[in-house]
Amino acid sequence: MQKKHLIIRICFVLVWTASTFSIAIAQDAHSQHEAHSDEAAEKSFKAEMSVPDGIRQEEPFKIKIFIKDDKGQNVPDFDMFQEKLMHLILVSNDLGFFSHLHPEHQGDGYFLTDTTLPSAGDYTLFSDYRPAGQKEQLSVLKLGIKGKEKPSDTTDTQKTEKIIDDMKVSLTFSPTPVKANEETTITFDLKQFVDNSPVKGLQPYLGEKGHLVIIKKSSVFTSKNYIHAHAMKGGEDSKIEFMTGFPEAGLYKIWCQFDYKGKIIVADFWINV
Ligand SMILES: [Cu+2]
Repeated sequence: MQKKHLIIRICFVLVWTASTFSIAIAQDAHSQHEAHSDEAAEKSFKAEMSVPDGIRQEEPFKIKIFIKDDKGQNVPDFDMFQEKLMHLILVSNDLGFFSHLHPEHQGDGYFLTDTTLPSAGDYTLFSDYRPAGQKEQLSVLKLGIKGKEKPSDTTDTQKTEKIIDDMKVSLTFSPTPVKANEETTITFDLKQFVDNSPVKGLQPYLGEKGHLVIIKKSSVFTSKNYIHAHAMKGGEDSKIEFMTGFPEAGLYKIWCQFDYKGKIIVADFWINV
């Protein structure tokens, strides 16, 4: 019964999707938390996006996102989480480019943000929001820029260390090797490049020690390819730890963001699960 319900819901989303914008479509929207007992109480939501025609690389443009319920009504109110009403992760489809935006709610389910994209190609947006009193929702949106594309980002899964500013960022996983459907601790260890001493000056970012986004490399992205994790509290000041899991084997990219002396740092790595 529950399965049938889900299939009907998926069909509805697909049919709806086909009839929406031509420039940018809402591909799927569902709750991040699949396990629930009260199916009847859960509402579904969708995001519609509008961007100007003929976006050019390195030229700013506006992204408009409209959140609607399953009856097509605008959603008026949202709950804040991690200090914002919407978190929008924008990546190039080769996962080389990453941007974490916070569109402002203009009222009546309409969100607005400005952005600039570095090169031609296809991009995917993961829009994360919480309609008031509801669970966290994730909608996947797409947009493309015509023109000469950059070569794809290299996918070096051996690299576990990076120099960023005056820091050496080292990545470790536990347990190793990382396997699908196993609880995994991901640690970012931050040392001063000059003398290998633990860094000082880490400040909370969006209310936490760090923010982690994980996306599975795919030819077409869905909400199932997206994971975000919250930093664990406590521990050493110069280490940012996350506890998460990977739903299936494959190639993933991870981006850890944190505030170092007032600057938002992004440390990105590839990982093979
Ligand atoms: Cu955010």
